[in-house]
Amino acid sequence: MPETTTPVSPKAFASEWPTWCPRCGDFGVLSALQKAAAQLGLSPDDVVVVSGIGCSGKINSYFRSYGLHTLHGRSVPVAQGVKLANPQLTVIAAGGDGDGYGIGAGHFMHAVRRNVDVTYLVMDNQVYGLTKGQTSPTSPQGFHSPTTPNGSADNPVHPLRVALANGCTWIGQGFSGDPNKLSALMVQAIQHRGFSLLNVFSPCVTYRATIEENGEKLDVYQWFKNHLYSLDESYNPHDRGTAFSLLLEHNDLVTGVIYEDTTTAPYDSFLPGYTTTPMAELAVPLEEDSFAKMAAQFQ
Ligand SMILES: Cc1ncc(C[n+]2csc(CCOP(=O)(O)OP(=O)(O)O)c2C)c(N)n1
Ligand code: SF4
Repeated sequence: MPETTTPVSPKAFASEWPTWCPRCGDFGVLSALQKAAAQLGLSPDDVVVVSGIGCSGKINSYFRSYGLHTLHGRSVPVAQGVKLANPQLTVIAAGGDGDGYGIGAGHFMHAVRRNVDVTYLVMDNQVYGLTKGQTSPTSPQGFHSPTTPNGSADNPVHPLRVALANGCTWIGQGFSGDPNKLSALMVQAIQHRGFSLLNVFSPCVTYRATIEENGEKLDVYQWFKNHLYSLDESYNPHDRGTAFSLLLEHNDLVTGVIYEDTTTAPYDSFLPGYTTTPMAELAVPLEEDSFAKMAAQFQ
């Protein structure tokens, strides 16, 4: 983390104005991230946001820093590569629930066990927003959409439980309707040395505007406000069993730091000869005849 004496404003991380629908939860995620980066004393050229495809994937265009808009479901492996090539950067992978827990589910699981020092922000709106409202991996059973007109028969994926089972060293959950708490969670997720998963309930007000309960349609923000259980300081996030029970007890509708393992070393500490010098600055000795042999293959 760089040292700085000049206070940084969240505005330093503002770029073009987002084209998200008014009231989209992703606005809350963006402003919380800008605030968190400022609070950490980062500057835009310390940060790389690597995003996937989706409405949420646009975040790297709206957050002023280095950025890579990758393929659908591929933000996490690219982010790991960026971090290993230049460990001096703060690397954030970002995307939606379809991106991370559907097409990118394989990468997600392996990134969790690999524990590269990357923060993964998932804007979980329980629907495919960009492609117009199809059922996603976290849509609840019974969800009606163009792909499940009779209601989804599938049980949703439980990403936090998957992460916990596979050895994720930091797991948190936030809500874009509570941006102050969300920003504080982002600060902790970024400070963690290792892979951190921050799942954010970030409502899609166009394709999942209301949630039905007891025959009544509730505004999606109101529904989350009514159901989310907010952890306080009495909760100890260092016990995996307790974290699992907590998720089961509240059907995953919990916000706060759910699990934190500060003893497991990150991936880079297991790499022989690994150095924190960016790869681009390392001298790569290459004998002249080795180079000639290599070049000959391309002639
Ligand atoms: C390989 C591939 N398959 C499918 C798509 C089409 N596609 C683009 S975004 C998307 C889903 C977006 O949903 P989500 O990841 O939840 O993000 P949101 O738009 O809700 O933020 C899909 C299926 C694609 N771009 N690439
Ligand atoms: S479609 Fe949904 S997720 Fe996409 S910008 Fe609009 S509200 Fe947000």
